[in-house]
This record gives sequence, C-alpha cells and structure tokens, in this order.
Amino acid sequence: MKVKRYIVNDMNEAMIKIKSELGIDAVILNTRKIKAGGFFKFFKKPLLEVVAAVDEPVVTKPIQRPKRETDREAVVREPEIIAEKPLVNQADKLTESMQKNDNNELQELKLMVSDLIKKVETIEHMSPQKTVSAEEKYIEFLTGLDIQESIAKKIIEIVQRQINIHEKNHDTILNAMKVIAREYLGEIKTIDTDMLNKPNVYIFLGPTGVGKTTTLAKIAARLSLIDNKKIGLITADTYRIAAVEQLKTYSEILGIPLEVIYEASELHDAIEKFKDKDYILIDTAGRSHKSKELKSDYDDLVKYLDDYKIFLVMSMTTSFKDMKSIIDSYNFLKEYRLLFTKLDESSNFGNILNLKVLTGKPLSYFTIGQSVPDDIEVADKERIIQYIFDQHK
Ligand SMILES: Nc1nc2c(ncn2[C@@H]2O[C@H](COP(=O)(O)OP(=O)(O)O)[C@@H](O)[C@H]2O)c(=O)[nH]1
Ligand SMILES: [Mg+2]
Repeated sequence: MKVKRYIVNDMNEAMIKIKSELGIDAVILNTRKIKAGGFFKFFKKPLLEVVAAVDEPVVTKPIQRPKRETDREAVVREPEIIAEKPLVNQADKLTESMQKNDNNELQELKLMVSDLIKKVETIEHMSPQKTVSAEEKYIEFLTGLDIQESIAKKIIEIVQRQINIHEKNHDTILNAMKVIAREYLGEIKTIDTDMLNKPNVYIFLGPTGVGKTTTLAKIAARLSLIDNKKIGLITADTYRIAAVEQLKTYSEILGIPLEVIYEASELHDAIEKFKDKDYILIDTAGRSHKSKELKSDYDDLVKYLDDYKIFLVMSMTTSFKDMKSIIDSYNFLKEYRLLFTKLDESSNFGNILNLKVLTGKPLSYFTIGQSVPDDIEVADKERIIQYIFDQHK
C-alpha cells in the first residue's frame, strides 16, 4: 500500500493531485484543516491536509511487511508547516488503517492461495499425474519409430544394463539404442558371389504388386551390366499376360534370355537350360489366399524350392499386422532372405527391425523407387539404422 499526505488549498486541488499521482483507485483516508505557521499564518486561509492511499500491485508487494516506524516516514512526507494538532494522533490512525488494509489484503491472499491449492488438488485428482520414467520415455520414443513395444522394451533393458539411463544425456542413450538395434539386425545376405555351385538360383516370392518383377530386373541388370555375370530369367507368373510381357521387356532391353513356365513341373527343365549361367532368377506370381487355383499352383512350385535360395519380397508400405500375416502364410519356407521394397513411399522404417526380429531371417536389399536398375541398395546396417532413427527428424 502506498500512502501519501497532501497539503492543499481545497479538496478540488487534492483530488487532482491524488488522481494524477496515485491513480483513480486511490482512497482518501483522512482530511483535516490545518493552519500555516510563522508570520504569514495570520494572512493565509487555512489549508487542507488530505491523506490518501492506493493498493500497489500484489506481485510487486511483499506479502508480509513488518510495520516499522521508518516505513511510515518513508511514505508519509512531513510537511514544512506547523500542524494545528499533533501529528502523532493522525499517524496512529493512519497506521491503524494501514494495518487494517494490509490485514485485509493478507486475508485475501490467503484465500486466493487456498483456493488455488484446492483447484490444483482437484485437477490432480481428475487426472492423476503419471510419473513417466526415463525407461518409459525411451520405450515410447522407440515405439514412435514404429518399433514393436516388445522389441523397444528389450532394447531399453539392454541399454539400461550398460549405462544409467537416468544420468546419461539423450545423445549417449540414442547411440546406445542404435548400437543394440544394429546388433538385432544380424547378418545381411544378398546375392552370393560364391561360384562353386553355379548356377546360383534365386526365386522371388511375395504378395502381388510389392515389386518382385521390378526388383528382379534391377538385380539382373546389375549382375549383368556391372558384374558381367551370365544371367538366365525364368517366370512362373503366367497368371496375367501383362506380367509375362513385363519381364519379357526387361529381358529384351538387357539382352538376358527368358524362359516362361506354365507349370511347376517345368521348372527343372528350365533351370537345366540355363546350366551354363552364373545366376538364374525366377519370378513368381503373388500367393493369394483368395484364389484357390493360384494357391495350388504356388504350392506346387514351392515343392521344388528346397534347393533354391529365396527372396521374400515385402513392401515397406504394408502395416506390421499385414506383414505378420504374410510371414505366417510363408511359414512353410525353411530359409529365405527378407527384401523390402518401396522405402521411398514410406516414412516409418521400424518394421525392418520388427520383421527381422519376428522371422530371424537375414535382410538383403531395399528398393527405393521404380527406376531399373538404379533404385536398389544393399541392406547395409548403418543405412537401416539411419532409416529407422533419422528419417523421423
Ligand atoms: N515407389 C516404388 N515403386 C516400386 C518399387 N518397386 C516396384 N515398384 C512399383 O510397384 C509396382 C508393382 O511392381 P511389380 O514389380 O510389377 O510387382 P510384383 O507384382 O510384385 O511383380 C510397379 O508400378 C513398380 O514400378 C519401389 O521401390 N518404389
Ligand atoms: Mg510381377
């Protein structure tokens, strides 16, 4: 509270001064007439003493201010005029009124605080504040990258064993998580370069439209154009005319021979025809649960697969749930390599790790666009970690 004493000629003058100095919220605490001292006291008309006060903003004001004599002196300026009555009485009245005012303020503040506490308690009661541990925070971080919760938990469990998650900074923990995720990725198996058992036969399996034919063409083109290998192509995808035409076009452009087989039993003969080749790549139609005919064709073909290496082609745009059911439908396969397509059309790559952990099968290639032969990469572990962790930045 700010208290000020004015000596004025009349109330009008007092009001103007109070308004300009203390503002419109000021209140008049006391008014009295006084006489000027000295020689001129006989000529002057009595003056008016007006004591006014105003509340200062609560934030700038200490909540509990001890009443000291000096405080009073500081705010109430002593006039250079002899007072008619001793000022002590007035000062006492003023102190009393100030204390009353301050007590009121204090009361108000107390009420406000208890009201606030009640409100906070109610809010806490309504939504009990969950204390999120550092472990939970990082598990959430990993699941945010589309990594399955069970894998995320395992990663954090291992990180926690190695470093104290509560003490280390985010970068250290991030690096530790990357190292463990990298470990989970295991070995990478692309096309074997070992020529002892040539021809090396590779068969491409996977749902329709994931990019089997395009990927096969990319690998064939690279082996032929870059590595100067002798390649033979076989397609068992005669379900659609367009599918045969598609591979025929690539075979013509690349100058690589193509054999078309209409029945699984023809596979052996087709491979025999290419026995002088370094690599034989076999394209298939997607295995459909909806088409019984296609399923039995496929199952016939599968009987011949034991001797061949398999790429199970999956699109990165497929959800984990669907990927899981695709994997289930291929559970009759003993060995295969995971090949992920369409990374360019996805922004969440946690499924690479999920599928690796789910199947335990080696990763092989990624494809990152439609362009043959450019848009393919070896599934390098560093790259995978980059895809999973950094594409989200
Ligand atoms: N964006 C993108 N499209 C792809 C990729 N791989 C294949 N495709 C496209 O996906 C479609 C189906 O490919 P296709 O090879 O015929 O699939 P298949 O039915 O499994 O043989 C075609 O339009 C391809 O150009 C890729 O990595 N990224
Ligand atoms: Mg195809």
